[in-house]
Amino acid sequence: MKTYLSLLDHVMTHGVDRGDRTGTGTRSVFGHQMRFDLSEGFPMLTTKKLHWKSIVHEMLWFISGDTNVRYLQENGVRIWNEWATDEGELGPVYGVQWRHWQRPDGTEVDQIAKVVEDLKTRPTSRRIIVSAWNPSDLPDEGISPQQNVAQGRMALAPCHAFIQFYVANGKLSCMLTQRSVDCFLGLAFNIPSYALLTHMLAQQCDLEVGEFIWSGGDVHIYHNHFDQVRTQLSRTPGPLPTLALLRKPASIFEYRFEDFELKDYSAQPHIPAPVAI
Ligand code: FFO
Repeated sequence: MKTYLSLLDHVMTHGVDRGDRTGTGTRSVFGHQMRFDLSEGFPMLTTKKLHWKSIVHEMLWFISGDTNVRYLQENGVRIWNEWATDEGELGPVYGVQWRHWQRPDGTEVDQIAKVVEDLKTRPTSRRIIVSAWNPSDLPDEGISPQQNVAQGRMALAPCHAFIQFYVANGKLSCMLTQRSVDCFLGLAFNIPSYALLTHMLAQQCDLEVGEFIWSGGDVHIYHNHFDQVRTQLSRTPGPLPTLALLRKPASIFEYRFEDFELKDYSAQPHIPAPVAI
């Protein structure tokens, strides 16, 4: 994960200080790419302890098509609470767009089922894509997340918006395009999250894992994360853990938390930081 630390250092050194929607202030660069060879280990930060349960449950929640935080809360995951209504609703965020994208005639597109079908039947396709960026459901930036949900909009515009898959030499690679990147909090989650999705899809389609390629748009560090970033940059990364899938479920929709074992995850202490809402 030296490449992640290099990005933090790059943003701190070369970024531009700017205002943002949340009023917190960020230092940012525009456009950056990182590559992780998933055969070399599971890309999980070792310079700060990450909450594995949150990463796995959030991905299972996306894949299930759910957009209410109840499931997350029942499993001790708090990372979406700030944007939900009192009833726990987030509007048509990832789960809806991935599994229930609405066609104008009222029927739905299941993008995840389509990816599995394409990987199995036409792996050289250049259209194996999941898009969460649905302009008709985007929130109005002038009102709160909860007010947007009340109007049937997303609580928050998708940050990790566009995913493309690629098969070569029996290996599955994934490229994520993330329009907005909270480097200290969100990105630390987003990398293992999509690495996990790639492992699951590879298992379902009898492929090995290839690379995870991450592309960021507005890549920023919040001003109130600078001390935490300096702490993290002072630490030396250790060896990566590995991911074992303990069972092969009958479909991509039937994974459970217990199916994943993160082996040899040895990380330095957690570094708390406030999340910008
Ligand atoms: N909002 C901000 N400001 N930044 C983000 O990265 C994101 N997200 C989604 C949507 N909203 C965002 C939520 N993802 C944490 C981690 C990921 C989040 C939101 C919050 C967080 O606070 N992590 C802490 C505590 C972990 C825990 O309680 O499990 C940490 O890692 O230390 C981007 O996807």
